[in-house]
Amino acid sequence: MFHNRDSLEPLLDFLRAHNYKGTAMMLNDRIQSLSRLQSALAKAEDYLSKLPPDSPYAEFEYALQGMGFERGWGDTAQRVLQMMHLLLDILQAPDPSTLEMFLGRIPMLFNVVILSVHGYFGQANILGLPDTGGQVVYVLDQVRSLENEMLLRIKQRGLDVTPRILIVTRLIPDAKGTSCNQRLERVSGTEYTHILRVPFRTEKGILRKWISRFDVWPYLETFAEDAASEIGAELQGVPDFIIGNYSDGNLVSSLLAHKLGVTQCTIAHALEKTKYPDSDIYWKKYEDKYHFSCQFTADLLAMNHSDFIITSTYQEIAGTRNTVGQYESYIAFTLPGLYRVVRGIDVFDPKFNIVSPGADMCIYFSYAEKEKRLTALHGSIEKMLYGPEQNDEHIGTLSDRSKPILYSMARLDRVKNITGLVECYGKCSKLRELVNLVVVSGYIDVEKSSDREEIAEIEKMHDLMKKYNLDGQFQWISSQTNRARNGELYRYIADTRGAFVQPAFYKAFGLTVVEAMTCGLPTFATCHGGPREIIEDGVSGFHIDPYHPDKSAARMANFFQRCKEDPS
Ligand code: UDP
Ligand code: LCN
Repeated sequence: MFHNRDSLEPLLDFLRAHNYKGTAMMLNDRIQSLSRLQSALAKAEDYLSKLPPDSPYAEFEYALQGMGFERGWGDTAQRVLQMMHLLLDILQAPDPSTLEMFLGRIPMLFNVVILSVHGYFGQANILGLPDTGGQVVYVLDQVRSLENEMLLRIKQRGLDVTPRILIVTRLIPDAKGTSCNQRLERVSGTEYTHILRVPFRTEKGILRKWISRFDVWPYLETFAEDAASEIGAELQGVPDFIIGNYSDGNLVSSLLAHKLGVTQCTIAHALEKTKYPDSDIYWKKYEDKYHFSCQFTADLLAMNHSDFIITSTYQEIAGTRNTVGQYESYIAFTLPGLYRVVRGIDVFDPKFNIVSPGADMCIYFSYAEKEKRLTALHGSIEKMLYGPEQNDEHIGTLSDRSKPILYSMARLDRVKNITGLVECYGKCSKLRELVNLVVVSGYIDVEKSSDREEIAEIEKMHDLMKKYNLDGQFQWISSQTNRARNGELYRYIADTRGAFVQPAFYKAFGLTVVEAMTCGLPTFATCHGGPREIIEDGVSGFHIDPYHPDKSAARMANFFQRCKEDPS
């Protein structure tokens, strides 16, 4: 574009063609050439610089139109002037950073579609259910910020356009008391953001039940077609931008972005390839249960088709000195008997961006902020932690209430290694003597689960409680969906001078780690994956290695022993 002046023609063509649903933006027909554009800009600059900087657009709209300009430059004389200066700079002395800044300010995002297909996508009573965790929290937090940002930009560009954001997910007719059987649901705290649910369909009809994220592959192509028509009907047009989440959402977003010719962003959350060691080499062994051949292929398609990628950490892309990054593991790998990948992805491609998620500070704040604490919830929290009843919601007892609590919360997946934590606690008499253990995870009643990994873990938990005779020192609470109370629970644990532990074999990011730390809890977390980057070992928390449970137990016991000796 900077070769000579004529090579800026495409920019002129774009500014002339740009419109929203037929309403012209930026330039009108009066400006047909670059030289005309330059003289019109000079004239407008002269005119605008004589106005008070905060004059609203409506006051000079007519004059600008006569010079060849339409809405989209700014809402005040000052903003329009800044934007025009950028374009004048580009015409006179083009350079990439000015062009980037100018393009970045042109209003182009009005309708965004976000794909998050598997699991239960809702706003209440769903967290902790199988396949339903951080991704939902992440997307809901993201759309709230995105909507605010879009509204602000639309206003600052002097436009009068209503944006729309659609989170497209699976509709589950047998929704188990959640809202996942509703077609459309507005996202609370937003005005223009909705969850749009589209069912999985085959020639046999609509799939009624929840299925594991590992089993969704046969449904996705039809889902993408159905989603395209539902999105078209809802937006009365094509979205400007599509974001995919996780392997399934990213595959569907690749299909949609390709079909509609729309910019695509990929967010992996967790690439299973690094979660399950050697799952490429031994793909056949895993195939029946996990269908990794489909999943890794979908990942490759999406990461390469996507215009840009957002990750939560650096190591997610390129790993560390001693470990392979999630994306890095796609550079070269073999699925023996199926195919061999020799250049799967370029991890140095500038399309990679790191944007770490945080924790919602309305819900997660320090235990020391006394005036904000939700003390009204302490009664129910105490009942959950210390109540003698043994029921569906909690089993076990804590007989010594003066001990600090070692706490963990996660879905009851095998990779989360909650049973590993319970076993490591059971085996370490020193740790048992110093602290109580509380975990919030999964279902207690095995009959309630339809997820095969969860079922195996539930049975293991019951066995471990017996094997290590944990009664009196251990409380197992079923998954908790009330976020406000979950926030207060972290702080209540901090009041006991306790700590949080995240023992996963692999954690892509780990929102609970950020939540616990935000609430002021000392945190021990796996050294495999995101927490390695979230926590600086020995400075802001501690790393533990789930493959060395004895060492982890000793590290935690040592910490609590030192706290006991020196409470300050
Ligand atoms: N969570 C919850 N109740 C539970 C288990 C988890 O509310 O019983 C929330 C937790 O607070 C966090 C999210 O679900 O916001 C889990 O995110 P994380 O990244 O830790 O793990 P993921 O489930 O995504 O693997
Ligand atoms: C999914 C995961 O497995 C977690 O590691 C992330 O924290 C979460 O999504 C949000 O990106």
